[in-house]
Amino acid sequence: MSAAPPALDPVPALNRSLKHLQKAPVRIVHLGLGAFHRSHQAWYTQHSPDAAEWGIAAFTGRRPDAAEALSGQDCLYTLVERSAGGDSFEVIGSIVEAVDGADISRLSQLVAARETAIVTLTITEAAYGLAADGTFDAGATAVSDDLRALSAAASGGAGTPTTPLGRLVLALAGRMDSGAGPVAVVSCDNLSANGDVARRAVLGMASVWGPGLVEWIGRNVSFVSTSVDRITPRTTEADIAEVAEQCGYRDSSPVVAEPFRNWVLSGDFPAGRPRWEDAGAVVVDDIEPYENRKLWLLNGSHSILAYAGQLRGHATVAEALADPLCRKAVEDFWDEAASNLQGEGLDIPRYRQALLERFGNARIAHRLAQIAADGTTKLRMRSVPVLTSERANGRSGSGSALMLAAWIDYVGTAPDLQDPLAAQIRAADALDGSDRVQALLRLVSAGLADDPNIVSLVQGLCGSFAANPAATATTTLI
Ligand code: CS2
Repeated sequence: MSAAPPALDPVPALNRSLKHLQKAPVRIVHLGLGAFHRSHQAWYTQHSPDAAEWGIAAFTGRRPDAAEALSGQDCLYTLVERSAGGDSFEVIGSIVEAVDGADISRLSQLVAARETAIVTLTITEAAYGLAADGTFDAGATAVSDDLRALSAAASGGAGTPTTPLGRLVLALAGRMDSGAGPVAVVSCDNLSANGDVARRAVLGMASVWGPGLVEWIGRNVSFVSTSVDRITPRTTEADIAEVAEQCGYRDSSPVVAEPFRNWVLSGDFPAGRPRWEDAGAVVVDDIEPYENRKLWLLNGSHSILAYAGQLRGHATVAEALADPLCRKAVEDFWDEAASNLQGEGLDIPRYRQALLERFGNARIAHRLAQIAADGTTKLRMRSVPVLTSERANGRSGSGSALMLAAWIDYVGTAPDLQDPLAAQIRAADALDGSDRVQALLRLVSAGLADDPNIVSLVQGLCGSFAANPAATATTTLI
């Protein structure tokens, strides 16, 4: 019997050979300690030339597990870079503290510290409390609970927010009181104009604290917009076993990602930032063209594959892309999206070609079920703007309408639905015919649901992805 490999430890050899793994002081606070943060912002921070000055304290969302696992190995973890040709391994040490998101006193302490210059967010699209018309939805249950909690805390009572933005607002109030000065909040979620969305949501939450905090945020908090990109599937037991086998230590929390990565940022960092641009990040004045290119071409086609692919019996992005029906839906949507993308140097043909290669990397088992979550919020960014613009230009918009039709068919078959509007989806799904299509569309965009021509266009496209018996058989065999 072979002995179990030793636990991942900041063993002296590791620290000596890679000096930048020494613990840097906390200057970045992150909300949303998940695989994507660890493959993306933590990677860029580690690869910045001034990494020794910029440590990250990362807070989990709903559960403490990831923080506990990472703390148990001194916050070090292995990034497995998985290309079509093989894997390479790197230990990441830029996260220096991993904390349960419910530990609001530690969050407040760190955000109130003068050394903290940046708060980054990967809290999911759905956590920004966006209503279907893009405004901040103060009526959503989690948001209104937090507004009550913040209001109680503001008047000196007991109030504990539970959403990431509610927690952030409480912590920002602490920074205002401590006089620690300006700070940058950097959204790294897949939303268009994510800095503006974050500003609206934070100010919406802060309004119950009183005008003092709203004014302070207006003067002291810069909301940076970013476009983030790196395909990072959920870690599996097989990944954990592979790291043990290849690296000779046991890592409870490795993260697997494709070799490609991209980060475009736009906005001010009043208290400084790492030199992320020296690690390949791009700083621009106008982020919109980059953001739309990524949100529509990459994330939009991901959503098509997630819904159409699962209807056809596929389980991963690579499997779905190999299905000619799904591939055609992607290419048609790309043609449509491309005619709405303007900007110097976007090089759409090359970007599309690269996406085909990235999605086709079958060694990355990117589960369609993972991408399918939170459809109502995602489709608002990925399909609605293209469809609206196509219609305004007198074209049919059938490529983006097909994404909506695939989602509508999918919600009718999905056994468990992960979506902030799951209950409303179930209620709408119980209706029939065009009433059903219209009610489901309304959850994504009232503007689309109010246009009878769009409702009938989408209804006509429903049923386009009948199950493919061959795919179902293959998937079952795996
Ligand atoms: C995906 C994204 O789950 C999803 O919705 O489209 O997580 C996608 O993999 C990343 O944005 C890639 O950068």
